Amino acid sequence: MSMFCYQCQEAAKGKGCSVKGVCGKNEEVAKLQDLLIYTLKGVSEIVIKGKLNPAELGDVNHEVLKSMFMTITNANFDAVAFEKEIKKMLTLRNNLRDMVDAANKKGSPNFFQKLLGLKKEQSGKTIAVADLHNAAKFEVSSKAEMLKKAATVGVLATENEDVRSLRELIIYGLKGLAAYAEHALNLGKEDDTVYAFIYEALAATLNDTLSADDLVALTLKTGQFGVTAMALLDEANTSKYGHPEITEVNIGVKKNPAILISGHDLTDLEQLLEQTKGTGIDVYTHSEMLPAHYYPGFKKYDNFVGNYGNAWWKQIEEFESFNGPILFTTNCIVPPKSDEVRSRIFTTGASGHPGCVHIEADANGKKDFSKIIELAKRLKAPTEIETGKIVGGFAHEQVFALADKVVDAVKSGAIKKFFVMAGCDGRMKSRDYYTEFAQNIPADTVILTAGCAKYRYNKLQLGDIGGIPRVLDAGQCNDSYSLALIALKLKEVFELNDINDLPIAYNIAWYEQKAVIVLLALLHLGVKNIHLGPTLPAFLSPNVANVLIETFGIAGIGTVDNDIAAFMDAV
Ligand code: SF4
Ligand code: SF3
Repeated sequence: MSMFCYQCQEAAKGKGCSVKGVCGKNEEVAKLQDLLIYTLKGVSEIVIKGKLNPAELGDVNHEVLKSMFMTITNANFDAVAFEKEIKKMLTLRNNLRDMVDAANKKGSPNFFQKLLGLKKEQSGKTIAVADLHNAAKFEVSSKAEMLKKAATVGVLATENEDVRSLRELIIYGLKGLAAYAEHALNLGKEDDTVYAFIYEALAATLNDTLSADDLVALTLKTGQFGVTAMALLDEANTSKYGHPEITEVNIGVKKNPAILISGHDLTDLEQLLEQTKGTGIDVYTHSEMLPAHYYPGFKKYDNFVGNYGNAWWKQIEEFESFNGPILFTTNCIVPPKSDEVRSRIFTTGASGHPGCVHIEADANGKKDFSKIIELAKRLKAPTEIETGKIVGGFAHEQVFALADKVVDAVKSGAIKKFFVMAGCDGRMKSRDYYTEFAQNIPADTVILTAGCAKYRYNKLQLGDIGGIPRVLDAGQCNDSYSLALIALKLKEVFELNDINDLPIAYNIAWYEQKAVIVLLALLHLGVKNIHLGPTLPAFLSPNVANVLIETFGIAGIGTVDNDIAAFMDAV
């Protein structure tokens, strides 16, 4: 087997990609990702065993977030970027290891303090190198050596399938968590307890003495920190750009040449809007960037004109007809099929693709998008593929503002049930289920959504209930946090003891690892009976799946009619 990856919903044959990823990830990139994760485990072991204080690890923390994020499905396909990142992390790892020694002997901790950009001297605990796991001390210098080493440290290196399943569940949750923490960091918000937990959990995945119960507990703790990271990001976004409000977004096109921005990072969007202001270039959102329109902070830009296209997996055709440059701030990239489209794709942050220009931030976090703007000026305006408007902006504050109306509608029976249908979209035909589900649920029910899953039903004309739209879009996948806050608020208003007594059903669609952290966060908040589809994760072993089924009532999906009947019969 040349590679093995089963981290996303589209894992080949529902088991794992072993030759090439269904996503387009090749063997080399898959292996380099495995080695990068292994290196991060080694870094974490040094932090934990050396009793280093994550609050003082500055750049190391930030680079760990970026490394984790790079390995998320569809974020980065660039082997060169992974090779560089592994080298960087190995240097940081070795410096940390030496620093722990130096801090305890009569060395020169200040040297390392400077090297690592630490706030102050670290006082750690001497680590005997012999006591460290191989992840904390292996050395590779060339790419060939990296690939050779990677072949021994991937997912399948853990033989026991239940331990492997739990370790990977934790790691995938951490990837999603790291992604959200990185977005918050880009807006200047961070939380040292999040870093401390990432180190604790990654180091734990090297520990063969932990029992399955220990790992289950760590899985739930991952969900707890998922809530922390999503709350941090929510605070970062809303304190900078205001609280999302009800907004109509144009899905047609205007006449100007334009730039399409995709992914999840709002600071990148802000910088692009600042730099395109007054240039005659319009900016459209794509896929998960759509909810940016809901923030008051972006409404002042006249050239921020609409959303183009649908969820990530339709980009091959939609980028053809967009005609202008596309900026990826994060996942989801589908490797372009033509050189022409590739020449119009730019990446930044954790994202990357060979043959596409990558734009780095300077030391102050500023990015120069002038190359994209210059290219846009030379290209045609987008070709219209649809017309009309979609409505969104139902994050927590906006829904709280409507609380009386919503509560009255529930009390009067005008709204019988809410369906939380947050998560991801994907290519599989079986996802038609979600469109049919939305079309067939009773007219007195409302969908609460977040993430790119919404594109399966956000353009259907599902109407409203007494002025409350039947699809309430809170925002990006991380804004599932808003949906949890809304549920908690309703629990309070209806004076219930258990969140599961609310008339809310959870029918979540997943694809990549951000959905894993959203799921773990909901479990941490006590939500039960979540249905997860279109298929259960390949990385859940039968025993681990059983724990989730028995403890939390997790279930898959069946037929639309049977599922709707079962959901409507429940509480
Ligand atoms: Fe396969 Fe998904 Fe892994 Fe890509 S990310 S290699 S599609 S399992
Ligand atoms: Fe979508 Fe990739 Fe997950 Fe943020 S853009 S939800 S799949």
